[in-house]
Amino acid sequence: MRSNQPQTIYLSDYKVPAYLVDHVDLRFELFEHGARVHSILTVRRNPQSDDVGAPLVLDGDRLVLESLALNGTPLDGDQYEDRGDQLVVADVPEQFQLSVVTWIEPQNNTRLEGLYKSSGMFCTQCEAEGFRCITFFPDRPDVMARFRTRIEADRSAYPVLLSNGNDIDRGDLPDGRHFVTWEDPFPKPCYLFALVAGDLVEKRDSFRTRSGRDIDLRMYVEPRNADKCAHALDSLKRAMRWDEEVYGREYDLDIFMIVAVDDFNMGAMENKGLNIFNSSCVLASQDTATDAAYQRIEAIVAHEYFHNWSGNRVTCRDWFQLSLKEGFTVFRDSQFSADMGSATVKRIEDVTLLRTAQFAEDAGPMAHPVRPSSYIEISNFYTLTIYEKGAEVVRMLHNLLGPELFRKGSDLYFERHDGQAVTTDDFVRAMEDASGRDLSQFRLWYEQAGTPVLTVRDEFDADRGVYRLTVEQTLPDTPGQTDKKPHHIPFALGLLDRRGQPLPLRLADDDTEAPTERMLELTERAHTFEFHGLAECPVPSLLRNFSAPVRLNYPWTREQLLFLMSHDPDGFNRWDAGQRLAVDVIQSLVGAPRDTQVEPRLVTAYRHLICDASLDQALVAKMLQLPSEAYLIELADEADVPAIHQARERVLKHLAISLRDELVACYRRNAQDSAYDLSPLAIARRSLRNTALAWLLAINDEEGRALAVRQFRDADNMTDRIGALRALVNSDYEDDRNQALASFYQRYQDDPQVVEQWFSVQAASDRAGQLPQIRALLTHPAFDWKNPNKVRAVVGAFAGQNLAAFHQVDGSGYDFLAEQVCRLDDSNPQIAARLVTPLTRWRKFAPAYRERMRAALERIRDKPSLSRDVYEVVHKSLA
Ligand code: 0A1
Ligand code: ZN
Repeated sequence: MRSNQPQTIYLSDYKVPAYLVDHVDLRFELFEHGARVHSILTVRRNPQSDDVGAPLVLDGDRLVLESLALNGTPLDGDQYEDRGDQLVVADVPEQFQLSVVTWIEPQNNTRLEGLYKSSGMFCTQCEAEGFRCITFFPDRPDVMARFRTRIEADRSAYPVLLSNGNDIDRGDLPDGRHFVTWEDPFPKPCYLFALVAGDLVEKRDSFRTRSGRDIDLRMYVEPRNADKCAHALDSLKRAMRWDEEVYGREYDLDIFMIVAVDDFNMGAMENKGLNIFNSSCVLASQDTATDAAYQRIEAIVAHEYFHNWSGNRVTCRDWFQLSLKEGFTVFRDSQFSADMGSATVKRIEDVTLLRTAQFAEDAGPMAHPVRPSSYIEISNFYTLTIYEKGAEVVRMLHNLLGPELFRKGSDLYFERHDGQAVTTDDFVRAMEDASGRDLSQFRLWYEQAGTPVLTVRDEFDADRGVYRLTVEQTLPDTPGQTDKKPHHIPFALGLLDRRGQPLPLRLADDDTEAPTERMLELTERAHTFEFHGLAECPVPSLLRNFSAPVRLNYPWTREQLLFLMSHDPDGFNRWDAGQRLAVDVIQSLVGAPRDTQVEPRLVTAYRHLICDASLDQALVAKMLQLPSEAYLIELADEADVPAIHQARERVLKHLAISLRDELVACYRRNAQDSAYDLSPLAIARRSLRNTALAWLLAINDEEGRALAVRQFRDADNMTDRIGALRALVNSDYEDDRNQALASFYQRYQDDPQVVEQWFSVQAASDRAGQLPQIRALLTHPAFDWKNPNKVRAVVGAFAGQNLAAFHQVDGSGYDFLAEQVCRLDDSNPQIAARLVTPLTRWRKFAPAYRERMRAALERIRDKPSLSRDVYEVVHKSLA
């Protein structure tokens, strides 16, 4: 166990910086054996700081200090203190230039923070605190400086040298070296700094802004990926146009660059003018990327681009405010994706992620508010709560204010805070000032952790024609927070008559022009709403389009759910009714005797979905997906994973057997496509045929097997090829499975992004991904411990998706995960800490499992010299 406990950082300790940096002049000398970084900081005392006479304190991490000079005069050893993680200069004037030279070793940087090497190229990742691994600097987002960066490297190995802003100079140097100088006119925090040096091909495009400026768009990739750039560049242009049209935001530099790198801890990074992407989140071709990947790329390219305003022009004051940029930007990218494809499907996907994973986080030991008040390691706070719940909080503002006032609020926010580092409170204040609404109670969404529970009861007074709806909200305790106050919740609803017609929602007797949908506002612990003028008891459609991130309890009858599945005008709620019904049916079979009947009305409802081609096929494709095991576990009080797995399998097989002919017909109806395209309908058709295949193979259907083998062989796109592969891998046809896996690998072995998919199809399968097979994957020649994508594809997919295999009652799955976490902790603590997540939920599971999960956590805890990242997750989980 480590002796010196990592420090907790508190929001309440925030102080403005004592010194500001106006300008940073950087010179990088890049070599194979390391890099020398020359930095000249133009510094002045912060007039806003009352810390007069404070020493200059710069952050540093694993740096070798080669020299230090103040206003050109070298400093002696007694004039500064190099504390390892801080460089302190006690006596400094009001204004000065500090010249620092440091030596770093990017080639040995396996943490992938700061400057590192990925497939032979140099690249950086500075958010959140990576810049301190490059040079000494006040590494905090409220210090914003103008950067000029000169990069020097061998010309033949690194012909492309990139940094933020505009290239202002370039030339040759002795010994076959060259340099390029970049200047970024916009002041920025150092977490937005970026550098890339490599042998890359450039793909160019351009975009004319609404004010008529031509922006150079450039994408840099390794030569073998030259044909995988078009989708990202097209997505970028759509995002640029959309941000002008919907938010009135125009791009500000003359160049916008995207770079793809294979080794990257996260999805992508919004560095000013130089976005760096994980290859798996930006490269696509029809033959190598699935529909889901195409959509993910469009969303992430847009997300990083949108950050240029929500994150870069207006940034965070401190890391507690992370959701200021992330929540808002996720909301913006989800609006964008909704506009580019099917809005209902996008909402379903967002809510699925939220309810499955964010709700679990919010109910577990790592639960934290959207604006946390303390952390040990900020990298652990790039969470679903900051991103997804943060986006839901912004969406609720949109729901409460309506689109016009929301836009007024965002205009005011950008206008007021352009060039500043601000807080979530500044964001809410702009919304408040622009709309004239009091959002003081709404601010609780930023402060209180945990998912509110809404319990709805209703009654119908037939004599008066009044339908009475009572909504109660409760808030669960979370670590460090009890006795919470009620939230301000937008609650969208409609009422339907028995034929499925929307009813007018009259809140008073004389309400004649009543709408058929309302956004009610909940502010108290309990509210009762009365709807007048009703001839019959209506069926309520509650929380439409998931208008708030809450758990909704209402005693639905199966009859009502079936009714809503086919009649609710709100597409999201139609899907949700189907999910609730399927959940109810599966739950009723968990641990039930084998001869318990599967609800016949579920079969009828699914038959209708499969056969009625007049329905919205994009919605149908989603409705046919049974609730995931992860979601069923999240809903359980004490999860018995094997029992949940069996119950879900039983329902799936029962549906497949009952609807066997319909599935074959559905497959055939959706099998013929002309050219590959990414319209919602085309995506839905591929999804439908692949679902049909998966179900047919789940029941060992011979015709399904033949269809899968043929589709695997003849597919002209990755969605179909991997859809068939997945169906075969999850089937009992062992020979077909092995043949398909071998031939897939043979075909794609030189493409790392496809090999990642090949790994994860196996690791996530309870047939191909049992522990011995997972261990074998770890020794496969294509597996690489240094590549986070490979680790996620095998270890992450096994523990996160292959739940029946992971949750072995002997604890072997947990021990395996603990072993891999310890192994990664030294080389890449960020990834190691993320891998722990499945174990953090240990309290959720049946006792035999729970105890073994805890034991695995304790084993990690006891590893000598545990990183701060893993320390925080493990200690909070065990607390
Ligand atoms: N800001 C990026 C995500 C990101 C965060 C941290 C990273 O390294 C620790 C890298 C990327 C985004 O939201 O896209
Ligand atoms: Zn982001």
